[in-house]
Amino acid sequence: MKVTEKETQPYFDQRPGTSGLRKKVTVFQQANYLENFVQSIFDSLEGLQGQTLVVGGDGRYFNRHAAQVILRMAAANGVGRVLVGRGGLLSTPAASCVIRKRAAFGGIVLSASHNPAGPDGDFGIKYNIGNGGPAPEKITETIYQNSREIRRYRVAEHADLDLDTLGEHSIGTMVVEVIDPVSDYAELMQQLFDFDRIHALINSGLFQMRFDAMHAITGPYAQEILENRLGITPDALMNAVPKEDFGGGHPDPNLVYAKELVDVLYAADAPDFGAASDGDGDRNMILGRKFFVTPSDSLAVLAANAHLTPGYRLGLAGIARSMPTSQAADRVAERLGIELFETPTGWKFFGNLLDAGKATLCGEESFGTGSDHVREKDGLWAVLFWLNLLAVRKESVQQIVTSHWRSYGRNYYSRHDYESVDGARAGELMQQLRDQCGALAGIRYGNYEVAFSDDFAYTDPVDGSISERQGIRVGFSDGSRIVFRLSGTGTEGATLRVYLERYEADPDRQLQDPQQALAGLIDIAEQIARIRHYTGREAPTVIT
Ligand code: VG1
Ligand code: CO
Repeated sequence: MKVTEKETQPYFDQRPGTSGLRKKVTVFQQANYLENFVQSIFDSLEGLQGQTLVVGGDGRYFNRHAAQVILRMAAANGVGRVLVGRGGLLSTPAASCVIRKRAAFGGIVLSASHNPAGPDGDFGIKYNIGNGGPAPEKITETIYQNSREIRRYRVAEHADLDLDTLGEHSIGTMVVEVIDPVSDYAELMQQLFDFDRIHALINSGLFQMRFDAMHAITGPYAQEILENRLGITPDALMNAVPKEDFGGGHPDPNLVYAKELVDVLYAADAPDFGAASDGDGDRNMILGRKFFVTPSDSLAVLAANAHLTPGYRLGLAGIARSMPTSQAADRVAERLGIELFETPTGWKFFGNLLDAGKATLCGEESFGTGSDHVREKDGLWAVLFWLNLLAVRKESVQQIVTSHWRSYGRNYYSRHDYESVDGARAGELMQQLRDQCGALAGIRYGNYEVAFSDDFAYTDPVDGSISERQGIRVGFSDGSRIVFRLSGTGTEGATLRVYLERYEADPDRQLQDPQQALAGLIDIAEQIARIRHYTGREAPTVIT
């Protein structure tokens, strides 16, 4: 094998965000941009020699090229074996599953998740460690520091490999194994959930469903699991053929971007259940007939009912949620007598809790739910979990959620996103919040009184590492909350996220429109943060 050391110059914008490095494809296409980052990953990994890595991505434009480059660079950096999904594909949770099952050293996941794809869209790259989860901040910071100093990278001279056929290749002494991207994952799902019961429900003639893969990675997974193993008909799968540009869409499973599915579930003859996943397969949206389940409620309902599924019948060790996620899960944890952990946004913060056996279920308000079965959030897993509950409880989605509210109270919840606003102005908005937040306690706004306000900081209970400046929290004396933070995954300007939450214990008042139920808090958010002034926007881009 001929290895070349190529000279290069650093780029100074390669700091990983909430979930890896995400940039426009055109940025990744700059000379050596991808190579610099990949070499910076390898340089941060001690003991990589001779080890096994997993490589795969969501299939977006640039995925194929990046996979080939990574293979040549892995060989030159002494990696022993690479497992790569056929076609360079692996959903994010499947990559996590394969890393764990095959006891790999780590993996490189190629994805910008739900961000639009194609030559003018986004690309992303993320390193996962041996537990299958996103690298913790200590490693992502080292990668970033390496990228600022890089002068050369190593690459093997080798032609592109055929990644479209299962089998083995080699580049010098490194073996490349092209694996089926679906099978290990499908097998794991079958261990966790009662496929016989779900199969019976689906084939009962009394149940209709739709799954929307949004032209992204979950298509082949849904085909194998939902269609081949559980018997849904092909017409119940929407947009199941992955495309490099995701069909020109925005594979973000929410009420705005998954409109096609939402329209079906709100039509006169709507099916009983609808679900969608995102570009890389780690998010989920759950719908009942004319009913939307907020992700925060979904986490709480799954936790309260977990004992009804084979994988979680022994109960939960604990529940973890990201800080902006509603406190609905806290109430379930309290009733179950288990611990509840509040972490910063991003799945990497759940890894230690899951490894230490402190938490079994985790969730984020951003359509992310998962458990200790892998170390990523997992879209299809959540869909199967819901199907398992529906099969056991024999109630509708709406009945399950509204009875949950009656029992625990309802946490009205909404997120308002202001996308692609001016970065400097968004920074000023956050700074003025930071400046005033220490002094907000005790101030009254109408019926609401501020109980506390801070810039969220997290100390990891397992390794003691500290993460600061994770979002401004304003908590009120009745338990309501407003949270402000800037997105760490966008690639254009800044995105301001405002998270609103209010608790309602009275069953007679639990069926309001969330925007109305939260109107008072929406006003207060504007008063405190002067959103219109700083963003120049009259209204949010996306309301969830
Ligand atoms: C967003 C979500 C966050 C999620 C992250 C990655 O981050 O808010 O909860 O973990 O995306 O999800 P941010 O920094 O833009 O708010 V995914 O599906 O992109 O891997
Ligand atoms: Co995703």
